Amino acid sequence: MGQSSSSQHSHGGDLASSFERFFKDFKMESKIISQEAIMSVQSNLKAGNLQSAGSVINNALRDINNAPLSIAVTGESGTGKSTFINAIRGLRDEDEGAASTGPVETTMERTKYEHPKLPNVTIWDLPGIGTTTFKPHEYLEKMKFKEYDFFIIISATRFKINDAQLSSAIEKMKKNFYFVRSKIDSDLQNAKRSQPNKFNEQEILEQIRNDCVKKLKESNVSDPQVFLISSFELADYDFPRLESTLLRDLPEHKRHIFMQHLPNITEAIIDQKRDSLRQKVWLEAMKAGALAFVPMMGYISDKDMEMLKDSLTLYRVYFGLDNSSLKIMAKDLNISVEKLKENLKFPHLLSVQKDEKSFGEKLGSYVEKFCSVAGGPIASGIYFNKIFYLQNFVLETVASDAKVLLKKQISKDFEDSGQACLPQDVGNEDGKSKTASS
Ligand SMILES: Nc1nc2c(ncn2[C@@H]2O[C@H](COP(=O)(O)OP(=O)(O)OP(=O)(O)O)[C@@H](O)[C@H]2O)c(=O)[nH]1
Ligand SMILES: [Mg+2]
Repeated sequence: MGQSSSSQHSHGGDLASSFERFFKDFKMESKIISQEAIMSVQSNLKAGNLQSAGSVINNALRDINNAPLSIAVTGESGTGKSTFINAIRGLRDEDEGAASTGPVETTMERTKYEHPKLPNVTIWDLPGIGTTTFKPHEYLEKMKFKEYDFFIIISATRFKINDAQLSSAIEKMKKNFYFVRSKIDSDLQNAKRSQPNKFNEQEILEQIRNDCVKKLKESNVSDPQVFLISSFELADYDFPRLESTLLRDLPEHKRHIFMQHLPNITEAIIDQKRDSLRQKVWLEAMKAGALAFVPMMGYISDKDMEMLKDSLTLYRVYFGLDNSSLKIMAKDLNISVEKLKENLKFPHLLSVQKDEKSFGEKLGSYVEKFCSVAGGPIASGIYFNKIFYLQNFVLETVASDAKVLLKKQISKDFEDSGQACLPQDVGNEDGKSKTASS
């Protein structure tokens, strides 16, 4: 607005290099915008076409916000489909809204599960294939197999004929499926009981994995993807790898919503969520920055504050810090919600606004740190709207609170299991457990 074409051009050039630098640092499976869109924004910015760059970003944001995702969980009866769905929704089987689970045939109809606050992701719990209720030949048709983005086939104990038939039918439909071998905890426990002297966890896991891969290949699956999982210990074994594989295979615009849906079971997931949201905040700021030059700081208005409150509410849901999640966790840890909140920073985050000076100071030092660590836009002379920094500030706080809670939960689990201290690699950077394969 009111800028000369040469200043627009150099402003665009700065934005383009800033844009390139920012997205270069994210892992492939964390990127929420396609490489083509990134290139298109960059070339428009370089050419001083700020309006066109803004509209590419606008379209990308619209796709990210509206992307629906439909996941089918299928497999033989009793393999642990409903238990797995509860686990990835962050629910225990006895929680309200959880899928029913049990030792007898339980799920009799295709049932839909949505996150109450993230309705774009639907997980379908399908009845077991191959029972007296559903025969394989009619199962696929009745389950509306064409509707899903991808499938998770759950298998337990031995690889069965139904596993083979399901896998090859989905492969023929050219849809992605992931073969989950569940109840790994009981396989290991059984092996330990039956042969305590010869027990070697890695060997048993390899044996199970190789057997599944071999059988899937025999069923004409060209590149079988097998994941060993316990729904009772989701952070262990192959779940972290399953999660990153799913994210990698999804189209970029669907990654954001799926990532926010995942339970906060490892530091790696918390970091991925934070990175995904960082990109979204960046794109929103870039959209504003590409269309108009906005001064960074200044007075924080009531409207800004309202916007921040909305972001805080949303981030709390994503990172499991909303009131109902905190209540469940406090109950789990056998402490009051107030006591739990004593360790967290988010409850005091926006209330310091009354004390303008300290809020400004806090934010100022955050912005400095942000720019030195993240090579932020200030480094290239781009000053985004203050909301950009405020939102990042809120995001960082909530993500770090989520890690505090994760550590508390892990300590409690270890205390409960009678182990004196945490193993070295708990909460490690890559989120892999001691038993996860590469
Ligand atoms: N040890 C262990 N048990 C599991 C695991 N997953 C499921 N189970 C148990 O296996 C039994 C069956 O689980 P469900 O989730 O009801 O199985 P389902 O595949 O949904 O069964 P249907 O609805 O009948 O098709 C339950 O008793 C679960 O507690 C797991 O990872 N480890
Ligand atoms: Mg079930």
